[in-house]
Amino acid sequence: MSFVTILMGSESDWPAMQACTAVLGQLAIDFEVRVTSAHRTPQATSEYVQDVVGRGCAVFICAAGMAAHLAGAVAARTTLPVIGVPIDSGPLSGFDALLSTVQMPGGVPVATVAVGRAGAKNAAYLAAQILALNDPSLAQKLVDDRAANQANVQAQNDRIQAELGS
Ligand code: RP5
Repeated sequence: MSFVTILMGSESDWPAMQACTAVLGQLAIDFEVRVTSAHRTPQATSEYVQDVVGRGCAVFICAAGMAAHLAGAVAARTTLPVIGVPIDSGPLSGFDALLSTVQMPGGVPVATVAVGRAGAKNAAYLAAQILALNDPSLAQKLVDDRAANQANVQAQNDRIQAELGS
């Protein structure tokens, strides 16, 4: 059974990354979460990546802030898809993490999403879209989710129009 691995550089990234696990949970996608750091625990990070690939991980989601090298360090050790979530920790509010995550050298891609909670959420959707390539029932869940989004926006518009009497 394939699953998604979520890595975070610090426990301080967890509040943002709960937006990611919430979506994976809604879509009934299996995942495991670990705190491991490219800078503070480089050896353990490397060993963990090797271990989890052997256990059936299909996609990595890596979240880090500041000089965010976790996603790149993981991508250097696997050819599985790696999604990077820049976290808005530190005095530069995530701009540092965005550049550190997205600016990978050619040949070692990290699919980088938006900074913070929106990115965390989209990382889950992107991982789901990758898994859905070989899972028709998950693909249908994603179609249904988009339809629910559409209905929600329509309902928002209806409320505003009603409030304005238009
Ligand atoms: C990064 O440094 C972590 O991913 C976190 O976003 C940031 C700050 O870490 P802490 O000092 O809060 O542990 O490695």
